[in-house]
Order: sequence, then structure tokens, then C-alpha cells
Amino acid sequence: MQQLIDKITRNNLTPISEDFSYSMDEKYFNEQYGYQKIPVVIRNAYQHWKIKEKWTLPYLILKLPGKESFDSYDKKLSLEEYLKNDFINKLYYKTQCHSSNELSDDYDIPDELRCWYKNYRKPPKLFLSWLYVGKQNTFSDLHQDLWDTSAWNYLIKGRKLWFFFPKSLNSIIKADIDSYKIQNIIDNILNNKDPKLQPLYCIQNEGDLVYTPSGYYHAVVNLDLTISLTENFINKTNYDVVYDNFKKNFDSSTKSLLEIIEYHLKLEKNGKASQDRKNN
Ligand SMILES: O=C(O)CCC(=O)C(=O)O
Repeated sequence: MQQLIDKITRNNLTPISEDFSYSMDEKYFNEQYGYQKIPVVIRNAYQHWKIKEKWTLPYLILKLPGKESFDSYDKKLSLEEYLKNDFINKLYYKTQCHSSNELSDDYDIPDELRCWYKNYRKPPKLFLSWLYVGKQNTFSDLHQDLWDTSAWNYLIKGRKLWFFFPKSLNSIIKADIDSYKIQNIIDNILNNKDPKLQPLYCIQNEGDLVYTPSGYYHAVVNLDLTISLTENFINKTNYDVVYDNFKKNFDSSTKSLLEIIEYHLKLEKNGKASQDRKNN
């Protein structure tokens, strides 16, 4: 992996935007990144999140005794079993239990990252939050996020290497997705092959938050054993694309999500109407 990192720096691969502000608020975040849909790594503003110190592996093992299933592995394992078993070195441990047990008391989501789900009167069962533990060299292969939602990923332990492709390449990638598998991306960087396959990149360190706007193809490699918290979200910066996506792929699970967007649009409209009344 060090060879890959050296090559990335020597090849002058373009990094995504980096933000060094010490605090963050909704207006600044949305104006700089949200509305413009710019991927960014935020280096300082979230360093104080309590979970960075609190969510150690022993603590998480204690709080997550349940067993989880794994892609392409037929047995369910607890976090402790996952960490102990070398035969499962290629897979990620992923859970959603943290959002319904005591772990959820350990953090609040700031306004700029909050999903419209959260203040809806009938919260849907499907909640797009995951806690990931990934051993060194595990990865998430190239993908776009579900329903064109945006996402944030907060790194508690270790380092992650992220690749993003400019959205202008989306249709080329979609037509030839196998050429963009992570192994090909890495081979291309190591062997200076196709310049079209040179993505933007970012190395995420502990306490950094990476923002992935709607529609971006991205892939991630764990450079070390990592713990991260990630959530997909719908809000005023992306509801229009998510709404179109839901309408195209309508089924019973998206019905309540469409309702959420419609409910929030009404709120926004009413808020604007009362603001207009105040201004006149
Ligand atoms: O941390 C990772 O491996 C991937 C995060 C990500 O891309 C996602 O959850 O969509």
C-alpha cells in the first residue's frame, strides 16, 4: 500500500478539496460543498466528536454483542468473532445496531449532515446509517450511493484511501463498469496506464470527515484497520435528484421516502411563506 501512496503522490493525482475550518455550520457547508456537490475532506471541524475517543474496539465489542451477516460469507459473526478470525480478512464488518442501541446516545448529528428522515413524524424503518469495521486492505469497490443520496463518513480509527471520479465520466463508467473495479484503478495508477482512469483521491485520517455528494462514483481502501461511521442523507441540497430517483424506482419502501421529501418541501415552502410575510 505504501507503494501505491508513493505513486499517487509522485503521479500528482489530483486530491479532492480539503477544508481546514475549525468549526462548521449548515450555511457554510451547503454553500461551499452541498449545493455545488463538491466532494471534500473536512480535516479539523469534527475532531472533537466524542466517538473518536470513545468508540474503541473493546468498547464496541461490548456494545455490539449481536451477530451480523457478511457479503459472500455464509456464517453470521459478532464483532469480536470477526476480529479474531483470520479467514474473514477480506470482508467488512457492517452493522446498523448502533442506531437503535445505547451507542446512539454517544453522538448527535450536526445540522449540515442531518437527514430529513430524522425529524419526520413517521420515521421509516430503513435508516441509512452504518458502523463499519474494516481490516487492513478491505475495500468498498466502485459504486454510487443508493437513490442518489449524499453521504458522510467519519473516521474514528485508522486511515482510508478514497478514489472519486469526476461526474463528467459517469456515463463512460456506467457503460464499462468492470474496467473501473478497484483493482483496475490501482493497477492503472501503479503502471501509469490509461489517463482516463486516474481518479481524484483523498487520504482520510482519524477525525476527518469525507463528504460524498449525490451521484459520484467512488471507491475506498482501508490502509489500516479502520472504524468508521457513515450515513447517507437527503436534505435541501439533494432532494431533487433523490426525488427523481425514487419516482423512477418506485416501490413500497420508497413510498414513505417520497412522503418525507414532500413533507419537507411543504415545511420549506411554509417557512419561506412566513419569512416573506415577515419581510413585507
Ligand atoms: O468506508 C468505506 O469503505 C466506504 C464508504 C462508502 O463509500 C459508502 O458507504 O458508500
